[in-house]
Amino acid sequence: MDARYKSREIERRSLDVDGLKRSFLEWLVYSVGKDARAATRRDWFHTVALAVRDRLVDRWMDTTRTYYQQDAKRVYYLSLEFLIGRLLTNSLANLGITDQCRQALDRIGLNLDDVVEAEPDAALGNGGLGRLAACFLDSMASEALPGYGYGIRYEFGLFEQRFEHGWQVEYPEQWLQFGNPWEFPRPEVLYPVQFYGRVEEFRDSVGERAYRWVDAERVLAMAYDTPVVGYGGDTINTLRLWSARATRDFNFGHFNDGAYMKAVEQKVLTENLSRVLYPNDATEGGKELRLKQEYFFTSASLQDILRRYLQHHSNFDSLPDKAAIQLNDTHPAIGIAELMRLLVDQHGVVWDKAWDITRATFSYTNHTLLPEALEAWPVRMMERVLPRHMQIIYEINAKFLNRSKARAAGDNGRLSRLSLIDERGDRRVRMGNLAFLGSHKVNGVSALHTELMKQTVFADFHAEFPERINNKTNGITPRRWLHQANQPLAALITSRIGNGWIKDLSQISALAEKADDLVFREEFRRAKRKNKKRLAAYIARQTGVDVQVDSLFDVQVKRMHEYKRQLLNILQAIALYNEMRDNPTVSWVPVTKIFAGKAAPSYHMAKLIIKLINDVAKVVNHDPSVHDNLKIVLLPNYNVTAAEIIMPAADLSEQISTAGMEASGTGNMKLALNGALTIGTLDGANVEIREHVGDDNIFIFGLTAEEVNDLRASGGFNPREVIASNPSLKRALDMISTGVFSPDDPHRYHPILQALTDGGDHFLVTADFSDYCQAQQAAMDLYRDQEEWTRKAILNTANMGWFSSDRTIMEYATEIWDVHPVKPEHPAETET
Ligand code: GPK
Repeated sequence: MDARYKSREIERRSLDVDGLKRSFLEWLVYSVGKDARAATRRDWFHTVALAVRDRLVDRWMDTTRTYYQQDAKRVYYLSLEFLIGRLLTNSLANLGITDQCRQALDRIGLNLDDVVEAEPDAALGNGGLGRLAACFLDSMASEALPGYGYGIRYEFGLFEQRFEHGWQVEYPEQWLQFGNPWEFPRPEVLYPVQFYGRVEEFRDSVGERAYRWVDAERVLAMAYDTPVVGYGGDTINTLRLWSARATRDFNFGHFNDGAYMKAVEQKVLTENLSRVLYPNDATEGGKELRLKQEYFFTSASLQDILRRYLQHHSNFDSLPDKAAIQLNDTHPAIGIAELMRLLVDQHGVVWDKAWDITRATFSYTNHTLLPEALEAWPVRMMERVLPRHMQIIYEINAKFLNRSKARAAGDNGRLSRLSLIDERGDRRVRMGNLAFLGSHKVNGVSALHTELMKQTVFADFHAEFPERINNKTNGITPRRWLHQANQPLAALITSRIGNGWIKDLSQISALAEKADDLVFREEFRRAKRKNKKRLAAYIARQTGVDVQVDSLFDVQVKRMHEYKRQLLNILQAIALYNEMRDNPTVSWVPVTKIFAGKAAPSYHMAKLIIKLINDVAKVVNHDPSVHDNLKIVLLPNYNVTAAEIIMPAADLSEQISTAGMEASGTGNMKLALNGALTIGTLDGANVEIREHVGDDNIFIFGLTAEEVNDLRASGGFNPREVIASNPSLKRALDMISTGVFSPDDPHRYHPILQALTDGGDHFLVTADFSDYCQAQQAAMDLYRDQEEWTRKAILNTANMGWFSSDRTIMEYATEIWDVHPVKPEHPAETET
């Protein structure tokens, strides 16, 4: 072998500074094709990413080979969204080579932090649901679980948000524009996926009635694999994302006349399937392309799962012992009908057996109770797009309702609620019911949410299958959200309790005893201050607003949604602004209100709230009479990368949804882990956060879920009365309605005021306003006492260990999947 080539082989694995440096310089020249003088920051990012990638490929293959050789049971996490963010820092930290890489770059005269900044943020998701999937990938790999992610390789991720005159404007997010060094295209891993056509009935070889799907349109799903590095770098799992390709008919077709140009156009249309992520969060648009995306990636994933299974097995009896398939919400729920089709139509398994296998293989996670988010595809669309699946769904439904009929004993309401078909109005397929029926386990994402699932959307199913619903409270990965994002605090923690917490976050409880240690408090504050300085600089860069580093950083970052009540927060800000102006001689606690979040492009009310926050910010930030004691900023384009800067810098975490409406929340966990105190309602996982951090270390306010339910049911709630009896609320609303914040268009906010009054204030903003203001006052009062505040902040960090996604994922593994850790086997290093 060429000596030079051989030396490169060794270099590829080297983890020391010199080896890294040499492979950076090689990669820059031989793969990126630049010399050091001409290289841009982006060239260096690609160089470093490719060199780092080299260092994980061996162990990636070891991991995959070990799973294969042991025929280990795998878990397949099917998700339409993976909100990954950047991968360079994550790969370096999990491989444990951050310092070496920094030094290697130093020697070339480069700064790692600058190189990191050149990586685009992979935003293949909308919000919490997509980010949860990404945290789960990290936890599965870190816990050595044989776990695969399956999803779509969207060419355009979640839109880029900009503000133009304070309004949200959406721009395409072209994350793949300059190539993606982390992915491996697999042009040979290709599965056909069909749409449309019709179903033909025929007699099979033994004379049984059978069906085939004919005259369908075909698309190919092509795989792209991304390695998922577990902490310590031993287990490296796979995220497999599918991209749509026109069939080979196109490549080999011969066309006459105008047919050639038409065929090319058709190819483009076909490949639109994986072009763009739908930007709606917790709302369902009912668009045909979305249904096709769901079926596309689910079908390809199932074909791939069966292919892998059949490498070791000749029938499907033990599929449930070898594969667990988790449905992340109902988006992949069509997979239940698809697995039935594959087993029955393609592999000749008899129906009842196929159904047992299917149910034992699938499980389903519900992420919301909001009725507008529950997927229900029009039967007419489903019949057209997926005719065989529609038949299968009818068949599943008929058998199920027949069985339930006896037990329903004439209760027709019950039967029609259990049905997979909603017969009211245009007939629709209820995907939640299909997911429930086709799964052996169904889970909610916080204790409260799971209870509410039993009482509301799935009450009838719960009565029918009382063992099926279970809770898996969400978690977050401590690697990305503390170890990587908050290096000052991570270093401080490690200096006191060692670094075991990174892998086992429960160890962080050892910090609790340091809450009374004045020196530790001082250092804790210093870490927070460092993070706040970084955020202040980011705010200045993004918005031009200068904020005081020592002000109370009051943070609400999440999708813009009425139920999350950014409106409640901005109304309180207006009330505080008024108080400050009325009482200029009082020494106010300086407050910086920080918002960030995207609104779905078609969600007009959410976009109007964005404009309101920007309008209020403009007035407040320029009013000299508040002496800089109040600043309001709305940061544009909230994404994972922005979150990594914001979370570590927060003092106060706003978790103020109308009780009963936020399934769990995960931002609440990131903020508390990073030492923010929560101001929140008893909603979602806030309930459990309170139990862990303690009542004294959290600001709880507002109606409970039960009270919300009762108040709405009573019909007696009158927001106008509430407003009339609260002068500061009335004044804030009057200012909005008279155009104080929108002199150019005084009626701009009429729809908001309307919703809060005649609209009945569905989200109970007015009902919770006064209690919320009191909780805010308590937070400001406490903030004056920096020692006491720091003590509580430390207790938050120390008591958040349970909210690690490692804990969550191990609960799934043992209680739902029956999947166990597998240690990758590394063949002895071969001599080179
Ligand atoms: C729930 F239904 C949905 C959805 O479409 N998108 C989404 O992000 C969120 N969610 C919930 O709103 C959060 O409360 C929850 O923590 C998160 O899913 C993860 O479970």
